[in-house]
Amino acid sequence: MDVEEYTHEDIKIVQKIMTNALTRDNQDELQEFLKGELSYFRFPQDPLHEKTLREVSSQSHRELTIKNNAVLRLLAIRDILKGYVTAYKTENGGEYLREVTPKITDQVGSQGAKYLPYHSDMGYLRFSEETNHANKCRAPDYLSLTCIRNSEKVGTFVLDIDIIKEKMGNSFNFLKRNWFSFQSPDSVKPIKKYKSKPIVFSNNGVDLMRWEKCLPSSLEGAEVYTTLYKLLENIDLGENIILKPGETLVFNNRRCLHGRKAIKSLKAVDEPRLLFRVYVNNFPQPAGLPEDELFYRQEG
Ligand SMILES: O=C(O)CCC(=O)C(=O)O
Ligand SMILES: [Fe+2]
Repeated sequence: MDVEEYTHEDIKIVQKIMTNALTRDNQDELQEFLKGELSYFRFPQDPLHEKTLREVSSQSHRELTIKNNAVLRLLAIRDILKGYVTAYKTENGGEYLREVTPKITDQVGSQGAKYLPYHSDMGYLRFSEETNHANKCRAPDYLSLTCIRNSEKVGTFVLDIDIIKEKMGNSFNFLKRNWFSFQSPDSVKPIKKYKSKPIVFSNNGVDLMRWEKCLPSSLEGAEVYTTLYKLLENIDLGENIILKPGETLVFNNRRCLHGRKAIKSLKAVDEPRLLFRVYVNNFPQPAGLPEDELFYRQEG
């Protein structure tokens, strides 16, 4: 499914319905979020319930189903963020729309049911501000998660960078040193040794953070790494956001980490939790490139 399949008019209709559903407080909060002052925004439950979908379909060029309504909602949020949807060649088969649903697997990840510790998505990639090269892929700036089903009431935990800062005290600044090495996922194989990077990158006084499959690359980094690692073992440090069907959680992938507790009830439900996920970046990405042609070769 391509983003281009959805017409501008269809997206506008859904965007209008979404913004009309926001209270004054919601609107203020959204503005703070857009300015980067809050790590997440939770869009209220979609007013387009199943029965009204048909009604709105008549104004639109296509029939609205639960699925394409959810996609339109995600594209409307992209427009609210004034951003661009990002697909990564080595992630989700290059498709921009990811169905996040737990499966019984030994692998730890958003598609499993095991405990998913705090992380940022694609944390091994550069922040946009870290490179001047327009042809380099960057980590997602935002994640949008629209809930389709969540009968198990599984939460997404969001941990704001300010809490990490407060808990780490003076040692937080050591996260800004080039003392850490990030590892790519199994789907990409490095062909060059990756340079050491900071976990926290300061950009014009704004601290951006990433954390995913990371190890200290020097003895100096070991202590602060261990402090952070131990801190992040406590998932309850963040906020637990239990999405209801029709709600969308948008979070800033650079000012918070996210995770999830293990999903224990997986075998007991016929239709497990389902979220639709889209990555949004402030600037368009080089289409179809692997994360970094210079450093990575795709497996297989
Ligand atoms: O399942 C969740 O709540 C979080 C999933 C996740 O980490 C992701 O989609 O990147
Ligand atoms: Fe994630």
